[in-house]
Amino acid sequence: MPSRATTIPIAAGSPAIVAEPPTVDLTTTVGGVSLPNPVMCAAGTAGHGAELSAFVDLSRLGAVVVKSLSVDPWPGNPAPRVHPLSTGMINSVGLEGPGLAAWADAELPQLQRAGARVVVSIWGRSIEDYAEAAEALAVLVGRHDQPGAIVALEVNLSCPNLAGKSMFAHDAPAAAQVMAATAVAGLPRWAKLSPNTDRLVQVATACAEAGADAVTLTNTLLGLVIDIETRRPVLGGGGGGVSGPGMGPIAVRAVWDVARALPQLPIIGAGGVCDADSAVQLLMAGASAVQVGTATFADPRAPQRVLDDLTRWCHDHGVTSVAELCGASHR
Ligand code: RRO
Repeated sequence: MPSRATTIPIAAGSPAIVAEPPTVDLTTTVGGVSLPNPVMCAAGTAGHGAELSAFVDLSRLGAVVVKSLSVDPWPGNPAPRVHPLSTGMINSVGLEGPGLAAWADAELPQLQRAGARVVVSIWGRSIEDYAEAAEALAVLVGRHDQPGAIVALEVNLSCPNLAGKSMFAHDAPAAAQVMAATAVAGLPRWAKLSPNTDRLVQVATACAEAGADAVTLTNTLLGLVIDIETRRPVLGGGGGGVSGPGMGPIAVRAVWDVARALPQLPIIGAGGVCDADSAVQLLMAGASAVQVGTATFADPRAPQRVLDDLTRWCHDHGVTSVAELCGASHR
């Protein structure tokens, strides 16, 4: 489809042709939430607050998912916490966070001022931890000046760096119990699942039956890098979570499998999103939205760039509504 153009005068008698931005309907609805476009920041890659707003107009993104929070502050893992790989990176941040109440006081107002649609991610070591976090969230949504800023809760069932704990996302009944326990938040709930299991469809099914409005597919892959000089793991936490472009096909497969088995369950795709191609693949596999993660560490403007690339791609391919891409590979 050719772009529409407007003739505007730039100096006496000399008109210039200026291409108008492509008109593509980018709106999407995912897990009970209507968004102006399908590109979000992934949890853990945009901090807890509005720190990316120096580079990106956060109000222009679909949503900002904040790094996972618990009720209490948590110090996280020893440095080094991140290490580059040829395929992306590996991290063991270890869930560092200020706790929900301190976050609501210090970070949420900045996100609100930036006009971001905020998705709060929570984590826990037990079902009770998740329930307490969901309750705390319900309280702060109720008391905050602009309650509309928080649009959803992402329940992180799949952190690879929870020392001594097996993942809730590897155990369908346990994942379902957590999802049921978080209903008290009173927000749309997305379950963030793990790529490190052959039971992904069973876990997603259990989460949906327990009330999840959507699933985010996926978190990072379990990995470990050894420094061959010191003969020790490079990360302070030992193992970590592998992410980046190398994750793309793994995430696409996860989205594809869950979309095929559970066509009614909304999916947010996460893994290797760095350009239009990687985003469109996840949408075609069955996602209604995507999250940009590791790419943001290399370029803090990445989420906006992915959105611009996706818009351009749709325009160039005659796609007038991004919704028509969702699940296109299954039709
Ligand atoms: O904080 C982390 O180490 C971390 C988390 Br919560 C997560 O969900 N995924 C990841 O790769 N790292």
